Amino acid sequence: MNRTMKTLLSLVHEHEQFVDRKCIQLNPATNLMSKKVRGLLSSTIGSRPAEGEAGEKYQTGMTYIEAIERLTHQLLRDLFRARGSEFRPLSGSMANALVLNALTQPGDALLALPLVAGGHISHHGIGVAGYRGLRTMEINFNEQSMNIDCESLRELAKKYRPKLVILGQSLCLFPPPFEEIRKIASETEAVFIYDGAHVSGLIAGKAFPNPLEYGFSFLTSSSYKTLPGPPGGFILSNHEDLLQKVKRAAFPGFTANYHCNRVAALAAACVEMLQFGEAYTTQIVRNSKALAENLHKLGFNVLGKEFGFTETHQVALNVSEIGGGARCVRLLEEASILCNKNLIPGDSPRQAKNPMGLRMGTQEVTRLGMKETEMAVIANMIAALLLKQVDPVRVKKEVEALRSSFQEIFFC
Ligand code: DSN
Repeated sequence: MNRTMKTLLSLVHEHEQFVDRKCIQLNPATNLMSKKVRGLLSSTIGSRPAEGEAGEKYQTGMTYIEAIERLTHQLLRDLFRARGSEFRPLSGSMANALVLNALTQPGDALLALPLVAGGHISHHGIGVAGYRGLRTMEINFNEQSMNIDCESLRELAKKYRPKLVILGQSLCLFPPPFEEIRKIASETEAVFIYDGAHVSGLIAGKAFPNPLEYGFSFLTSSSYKTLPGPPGGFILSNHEDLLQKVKRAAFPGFTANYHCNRVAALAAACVEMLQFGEAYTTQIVRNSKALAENLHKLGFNVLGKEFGFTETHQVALNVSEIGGGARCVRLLEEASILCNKNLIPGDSPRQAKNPMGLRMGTQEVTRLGMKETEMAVIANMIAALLLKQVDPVRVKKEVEALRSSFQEIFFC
């Protein structure tokens, strides 16, 4: 075999052996795919262009691909209790790009949450919104409750009459006050979008409220975080007319071939979530609470204390007094514990490379069958590294010992 090819195959293999088998993965923005989902992802159907809606394809030989598309739409609608779906965006940001481009003109105003409150870059000037020429106005975020300030949302919506309001966060500990937001949405002309990239699996498993039931016209998402599917994006809506505009942005707008292998794999993940989603997501939230409580008891500054720390897959720490996010993630990585440095309220967006926050998620360890007992063990390992200066080499051995008993993927 060609040497470069050997190197390439070995790098991929080594990554899989290390990250998927030996590390404790606590990055809340990722997950493990089941064997079936992974198998479908490697199907040859992905390199067969299939442009246009099922029944109106531009290519021939589409009989089976059209049936896969129809089935995937049905599964997405069933899983998210929605009337319409779109699966062609190749990522969560692309899902937002389709909606933003379909429903706005350059110069329009958009309301979103600040980056330091977990607002996604695609909602802001540096991302998709900026490339569309939108003016993003930031809604206040309440640091104490770690939740949206509804009065600020109401005021800004009246003052700027934005075309869109986009909520949903990459740092998301609690559901927003959906009942109050529904009232605000009914008082304004703006289209409300919920970016559920992080929590879409929780929504599917009914562990987090479904924004489509609270006045939101769109739920956009990526498909590989709490929803343990393949890399990609999707959109759900109950508004047929608005969704048709978004579908035109998908094709012929932004995608020609949308990679049907990815869509078939997404369909398989939906089947698994319809069957196991409730049990899976209930345990995710239990594990997050257990991890947060243990970290708190060990002396960490865990955000959201007054509200029970978390209602999602995420746990967030303020580590500004123990060296900051960048130092902490490096130390944890030395012991094969992977999590994110993250902006938190109180940070400046300019501190993104060394923010005060540390963000963790339990969706992957839960999928491996870990429960509250293991969360206590992991919290102790984190404290050993970050609070007690135990040698990372020693903790790494403990991490590998724990991980060796958790190699199977559950809930599929
Ligand atoms: N939203 C990012 C994250 O949460 O890491 C990925 O786009």
